[in-house]
Amino acid sequence: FALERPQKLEKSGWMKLLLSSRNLHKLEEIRAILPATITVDPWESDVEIEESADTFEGNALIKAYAGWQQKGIPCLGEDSGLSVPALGGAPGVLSARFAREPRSDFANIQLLLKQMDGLHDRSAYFTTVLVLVMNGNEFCFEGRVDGRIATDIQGEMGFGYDPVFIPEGYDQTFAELGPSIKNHISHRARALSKLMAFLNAFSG
Ligand code: ITT
Repeated sequence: FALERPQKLEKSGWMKLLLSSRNLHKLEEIRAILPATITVDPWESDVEIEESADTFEGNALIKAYAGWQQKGIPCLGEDSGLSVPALGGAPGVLSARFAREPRSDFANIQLLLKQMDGLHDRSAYFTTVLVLVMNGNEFCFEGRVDGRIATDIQGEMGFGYDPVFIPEGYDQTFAELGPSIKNHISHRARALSKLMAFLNAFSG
């Protein structure tokens, strides 16, 4: 592969990145959070990418390299999940398939609420690890948001565990608070702000 820089568009400061993900909610949030100067195109592999690592970082790396190798332009991989200390960190890297197949956000939430039934410590946090691969080099950005797990499902916005996650400083779930608040304080927003600082330094 030719060595590439982040792909600059005509106007200085504009760039184009690929997001190696099948999750359209992630794409939507990432696009909403990043400035309009950074365009993000989705890349879905024809074959399912095996997320074989046991860390967010390891899986984000696998996704980012897969896209970069296939398309040859700077590519983001994102791996994220919910960790509950009272459950020993579960669901963690297995968040997407906590309740196994078929993959279902609702089944995952039901299982989580069942496992947390009667637990006093309801603290939890979301983690996002974003890996950017360009020029064959990888750059890693992490974000975390702390909160607690509600006792029942509340709200309809967002995706995944949003209907049961109440971020610190709020009394409502991400699914009730909606994108204007979530995209400001979320794990994803925090990782993306580190990415933007890096890209600004890189292109400036
Ligand atoms: P890709 O691997 O294709 O990117 P995915 O949905 O499989 O998509 P992950 O393996 O990173 O992505 O799993 C992330 C899971 O963690 C996701 O399916 C949700 O269950 C949960 N999750 C991550 N971020 C979340 C958020 O902002 N709100 C609610 N749940 C979230």
